[in-house]
Amino acid sequence: RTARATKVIGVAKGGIHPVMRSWERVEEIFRSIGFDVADGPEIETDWTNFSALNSPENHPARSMQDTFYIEGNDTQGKPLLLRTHTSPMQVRYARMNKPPIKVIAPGRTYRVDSDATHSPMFHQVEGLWIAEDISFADLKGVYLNFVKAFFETDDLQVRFRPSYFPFTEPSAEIDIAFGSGPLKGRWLEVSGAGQVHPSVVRNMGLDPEQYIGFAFGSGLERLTMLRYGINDLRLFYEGDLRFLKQFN
Ligand code: 2NL
Repeated sequence: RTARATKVIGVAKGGIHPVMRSWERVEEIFRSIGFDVADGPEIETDWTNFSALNSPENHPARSMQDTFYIEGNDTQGKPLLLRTHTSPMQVRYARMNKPPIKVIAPGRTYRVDSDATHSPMFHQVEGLWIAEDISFADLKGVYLNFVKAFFETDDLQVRFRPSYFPFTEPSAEIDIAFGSGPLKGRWLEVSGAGQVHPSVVRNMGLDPEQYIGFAFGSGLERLTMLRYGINDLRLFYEGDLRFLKQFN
């Protein structure tokens, strides 16, 4: 209408953020092997984020120093918080669906943490598989298939190292090593995983005598850094076009 308004000669083209590219890739890969994709609230209850996942009342993750709490309470009078992992969505999904359950939950998560390798907001993808007749071998198979597809190479090794998480028993860290390229031969930690703890299976509304579950969780920023050879996490959040343009 005004001369100024009609003088606009073009609109700058937007682009997809590298972390969102990884998010889309992960969804596509898991959908191709029969996993559903679930998303849900970033503001969670104390029960879905911690209690249902076996995190004890006195665990440091629950403290004000480690978790962002929201003013006000849920209907039980318990605190509300920004989810510290995407697992609460998997608890919700498992309670709403009948087994066999095969689901991934990608999304934003929040922790009170900020330095060169930690951001207060980061992205996670977790996977959950619950059935009557699966074993750790199925988790290994799914994960190996995933990393080969994600990094577009068959030339890599996967190793499971014993570890500890409150929500799985036994638990493992998953490392990968590429057979070629700049990271060749170095073991790189990419995920945590394990057999879903019987109490957590029960909190999903299922009988742990009948059902067994396997779960894993990875940081999308971490997967993206390894895929593109990015060495500083902060580049993802600065919005510098010289960085972002390289992915579009
Ligand atoms: C990590 C660890 C992990 C899970 C996530 C999970 C979810 C449910 C039940 C049991 Cl609903 N487990 N998720 C299990 C093991 C490890 O992630 O350090 N990720 C970056």
